[in-house]
Amino acid sequence: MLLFVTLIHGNDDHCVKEYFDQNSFVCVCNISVCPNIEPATPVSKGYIDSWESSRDQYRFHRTQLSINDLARPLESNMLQKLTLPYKKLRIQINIDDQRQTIHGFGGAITDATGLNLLNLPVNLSDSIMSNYFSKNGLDYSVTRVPIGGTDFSTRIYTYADDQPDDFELEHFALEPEDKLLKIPLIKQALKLKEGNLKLLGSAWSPPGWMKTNNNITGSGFLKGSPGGPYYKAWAKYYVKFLEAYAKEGIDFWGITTQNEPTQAIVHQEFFYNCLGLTPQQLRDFVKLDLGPVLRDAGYGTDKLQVLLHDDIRDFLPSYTEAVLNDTEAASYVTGIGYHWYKNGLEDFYENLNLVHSNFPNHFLFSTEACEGFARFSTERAQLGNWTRAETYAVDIIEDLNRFTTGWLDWNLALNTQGGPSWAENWTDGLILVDASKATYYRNPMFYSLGHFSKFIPPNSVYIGHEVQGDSQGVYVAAFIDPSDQMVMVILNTNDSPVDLIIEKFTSVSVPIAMDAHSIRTLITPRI
Ligand SMILES: *[C@@H]1O[C@H](CO)[C@@H](O)[C@H](O)[C@H]1NC(C)=O
Ligand SMILES: *[C@@H]1O[C@H](CO)[C@@H](O)[C@H](O)[C@H]1NC(C)=O
Ligand SMILES: *[C@@H]1O[C@H](CO)[C@@H](O)[C@H](O)[C@H]1NC(C)=O
Ligand SMILES: *[C@@H]1O[C@H](CO)[C@@H](O)[C@H](O)[C@H]1NC(C)=O
Ligand SMILES: *[C@@H]1O[C@H](CO)[C@@H](O)[C@H](O)[C@H]1NC(C)=O
Ligand SMILES: CC(=O)N[C@H]1CO[C@H](CO)[C@@H](O)[C@@H]1O
Repeated sequence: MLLFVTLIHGNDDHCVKEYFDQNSFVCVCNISVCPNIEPATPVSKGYIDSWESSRDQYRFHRTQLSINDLARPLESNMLQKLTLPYKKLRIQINIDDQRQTIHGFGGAITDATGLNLLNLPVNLSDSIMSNYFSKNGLDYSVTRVPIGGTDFSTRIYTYADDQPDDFELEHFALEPEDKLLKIPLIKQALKLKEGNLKLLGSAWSPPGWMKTNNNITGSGFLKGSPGGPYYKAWAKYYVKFLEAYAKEGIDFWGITTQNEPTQAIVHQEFFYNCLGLTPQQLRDFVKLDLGPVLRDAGYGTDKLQVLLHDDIRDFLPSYTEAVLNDTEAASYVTGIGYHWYKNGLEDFYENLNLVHSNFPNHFLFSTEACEGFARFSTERAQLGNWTRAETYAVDIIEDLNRFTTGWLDWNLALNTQGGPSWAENWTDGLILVDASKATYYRNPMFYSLGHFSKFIPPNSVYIGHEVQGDSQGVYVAAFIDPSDQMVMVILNTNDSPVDLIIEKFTSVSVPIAMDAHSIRTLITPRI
């Protein structure tokens, strides 16, 4: 678009490009080259900042548009230009339609993340942390932290494996993975964010002795019934964890009630750390055990968010209704977490609207996502797959358009195989580390999530919009940020450019030419 003035010259958008065998490129960082990412500074009155990433060319390419230039006769010229044989769309922002307040965006500090960062020279590991948690990066505001081991650990463990039937958890202890991998990174992240980081804990499995199958993996449930000694011990385990981290100066914003409680139910012999909870078991565990135990330990809902479900959208209504229909159980829960994975082809996005309309006082939060997760697929970690940047951005926008208040990626950093994972459940990552070359790569997904996290800080408010024209392949979400700037993210997944007219974003109509396979964030002070 002619009207956009490029602000930053040279250095190729601060990305050193490298192509592998995919449809786009990665940005390389090694000990000789590791360019900084620019911070998003407040936009001057009378201007619109545009940040663009695209399959073929850009990563956070920043340009600026003068609203005065748009208001002059140029506007009609531009509108004429828009009669080219491209797809045309009209987007109207509706500032009166203000919906959910944003909690934030981020990813997870897992054992695998810690191991990959430890394998790099310290300045590159620091650079990854800065990429995620500073203004010279994605400025993440939420981080998920596994409570104990997951499939993305190198061994199978919990914090209470040694002493069976230790109902008071006297032998509970953090493990080397906490001390050497997760805690140092969490402290570094908290420092980069000056404390403004929400930590969300999720547990994958109780110790084997609490489970019907006496095993951390495989299909198992808690022994006995809710209110009984095993359920109570499992509730206490959460408190022990929160207290152990608090001793390190790390306070959690929230926990989920269980990572993926359906896996052990859906799969006869589920192959990694899990715990089955039916909707009714979850309700009674929350009501009789977890809720009261947390409250009595000083972690009431005034101090700690509690998110139910933490599993795929397919099963959202049954778990949510079971827990929140029960007034007492509902009083111990503040939010509803869900994952982006799909069991079949159906996306179940409408379950978000359904759950929100039934339980508008419990916020929705997307707590885990990763690409390349299909178990028997050979397409795991990939360097430079732009299609995955699009699947991420589509999901984020579909979720935000349905009352979701935040969105989390999974492992912050994986190796180029997509691990380590003792379960060999390799997946793709936003950042992939090649320790043998002392190098890390920023995948296209890093930028697509960044188009949201970097520009939509916590306490931004979602605002509605209307689209007219053939909107196939085009996705839009709009916000007002806490410093009263209008923010809009637009994604074009089409093979051809799309011309847009944006109305009521600022004082004049704004024409934007979206490149094929591109994503833009637009920011302007509110009029
Ligand atoms: C760092 O990456 C650049 C760009 O790919 C490459 O030219 C250079 O040789 C690499 N340096 C090292 C030390 O690996
Ligand atoms: C990282 O540190 C090494 C020395 O350990 C130094 O040679 C290199 O220039 C540093 N690289 C960057 C990108 O800061
Ligand atoms: C736990 O289950 C795994 C399979 O998921 C199996 O290989 C292992 O032997 C079991 N361990 C015990 C102690 O039963
Ligand atoms: C929850 O309550 C609603 C409204 O009363 C009802 O339609 C629904 O069947 C209930 N769901 C469950 C799982 O109890
Ligand atoms: C890129 O990722 C998409 C989505 O996961 C996948 O369908 C496609 O096959 C991948 N591309 C290649 C070349 O592997
Ligand atoms: C991140 C994750 O859990 N990925 C997958 C591991 O494998 C199972 C079984 O195929 C998938 O369901 C998970 O989504």
